[in-house]
Amino acid sequence: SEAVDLPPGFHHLPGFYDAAGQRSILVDIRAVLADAPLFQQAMPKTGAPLSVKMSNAGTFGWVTDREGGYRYQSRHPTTGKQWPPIPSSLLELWKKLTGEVIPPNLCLINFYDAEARLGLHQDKGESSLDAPVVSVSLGDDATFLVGGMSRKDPVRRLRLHSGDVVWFGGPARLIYHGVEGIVPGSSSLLTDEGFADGGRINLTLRRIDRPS
Ligand code: MD3
Ligand code: FE
Repeated sequence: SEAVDLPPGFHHLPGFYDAAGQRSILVDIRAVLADAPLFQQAMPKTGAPLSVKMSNAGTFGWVTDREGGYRYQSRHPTTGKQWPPIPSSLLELWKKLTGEVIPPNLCLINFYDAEARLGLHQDKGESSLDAPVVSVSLGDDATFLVGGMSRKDPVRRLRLHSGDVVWFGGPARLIYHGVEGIVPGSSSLLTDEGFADGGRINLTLRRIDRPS
């Protein structure tokens, strides 16, 4: 990949969580998923399924389907229940890293199996574009794609490992990014913790002002 610098405002903290810390966050996420199971989302208009399975915690969740398109809503589309609260461990992480007084109100949970990918995109739906985004990687390694402000800008590949934290704000908030794929079997964290098929979980903490 091209030798491009990471954008200003983009922070990669390799190995932020040690093995025990990773297990502890995963225990919290398993409790969330027991109440709000992973589900399959679909692209607006085409209804094409997303390969990444998702769920949410917080006041709002990010959902998409053929009829309704991308949006934030307070209920799980399958169970009809409100999303569970964001685990306090993650609220503390947000405060510690960003210094923000206002907590995040959305935690998107992405699950990647061996085939899952997330195409190059911008996260621009949030109405609080000035708020940072904090992400935690758990399980198998991923090849993260970091582009620029334009879709045509060169893309840099960054390997994310279990326990890594990536967070960004300011100018980096609107850069194009994606996940090219995972490296199946590169971590035993998820299988050790009872996720039968391994894979990767990514958590993103965000703040939105209102449902869209
Ligand atoms: C850099 N998730 O959920 S997390 C997403 O690994 C998403 O599941 C990826 O992109 C994943 O929208 C990447 C780290 C991340 C999240 C949002 C960003 C990095 C970002 C927005 C702008 C720039
Ligand atoms: Fe994104």
